[in-house]
Amino acid sequence: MDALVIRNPELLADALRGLSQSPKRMEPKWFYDAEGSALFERITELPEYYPTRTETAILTAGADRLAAHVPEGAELVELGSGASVKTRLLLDRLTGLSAYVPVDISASFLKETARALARDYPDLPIHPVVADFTKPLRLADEGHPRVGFFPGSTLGNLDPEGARALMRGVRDWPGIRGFIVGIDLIKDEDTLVRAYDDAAGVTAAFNLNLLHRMNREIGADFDPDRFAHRAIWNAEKARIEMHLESLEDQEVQIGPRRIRFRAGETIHTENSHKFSATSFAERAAEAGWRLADFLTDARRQFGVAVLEP
Ligand code: AVJ
Repeated sequence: MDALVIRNPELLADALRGLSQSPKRMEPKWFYDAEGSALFERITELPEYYPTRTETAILTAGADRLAAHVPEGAELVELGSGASVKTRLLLDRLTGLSAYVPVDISASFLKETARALARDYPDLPIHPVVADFTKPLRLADEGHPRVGFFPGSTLGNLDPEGARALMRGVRDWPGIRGFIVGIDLIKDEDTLVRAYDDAAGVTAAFNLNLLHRMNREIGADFDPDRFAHRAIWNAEKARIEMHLESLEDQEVQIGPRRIRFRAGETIHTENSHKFSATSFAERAAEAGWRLADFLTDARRQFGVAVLEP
């Protein structure tokens, strides 16, 4: 018999915890292994997935307006930097930065990104940090102003308490002068659901990759063909939910345990909260921020909020 290979004990612990709960759940941070990060990049290019291209347009058109909120000599700290594609729109405009600090959970992705940025911005010190931004990030007091950057509406992945804690954490960074946050705006249900259940099935593959990942990294024996991708709009909580629905009664081996799935039972894999400018300003105020500026597109699909202490 093959030895059970646990390459990722933290994922195993989270899977055992999340899949023994009722309803079953997993944290969306586990989507982003190399495979998942590549699938997410493909999502951002889908016709139905408007957030990325809309936010990019807002950042491009609003670069000067945003730059006015970034003090000379500031360090720009980006949470969940991924490929730092949007950051370049700011870096091209923000010539007086003292450093760029990309923070990402994927070490390999971060290394690649940092190398490419160092090549393209030779005068800008780049200090990558491998970290899970859902945990408090401690930054040293280096005497320069700091501005946080959290694009992509990734904040929407957090529940209201988690979002408040993150915003309060950034508010407490030494030298903090501002926080630029991308948020997806509440809109008609059809547009929202299609953005998370695209015709080409890329989002389905992204969601199902979580099962493949557990097979690869913790020796689970999920049959991904026995699960289906679901995306639903929860109007009461103003969020898109992604689930993986078990298509039959089945049992799956996860580490030392066999976990039972009933037909129709789901693993809740992601929340993507949507806001209005007002609901977001209220949320931010609870964490000690005021909304200093709010940029949006002509169709008001997406927002870039500038928060100041
Ligand atoms: C990276 C969290 C912003 O919620 O829209 C895309 C992730 N999930 N399609 C989002 C995602 C499914 C995305 N964020």
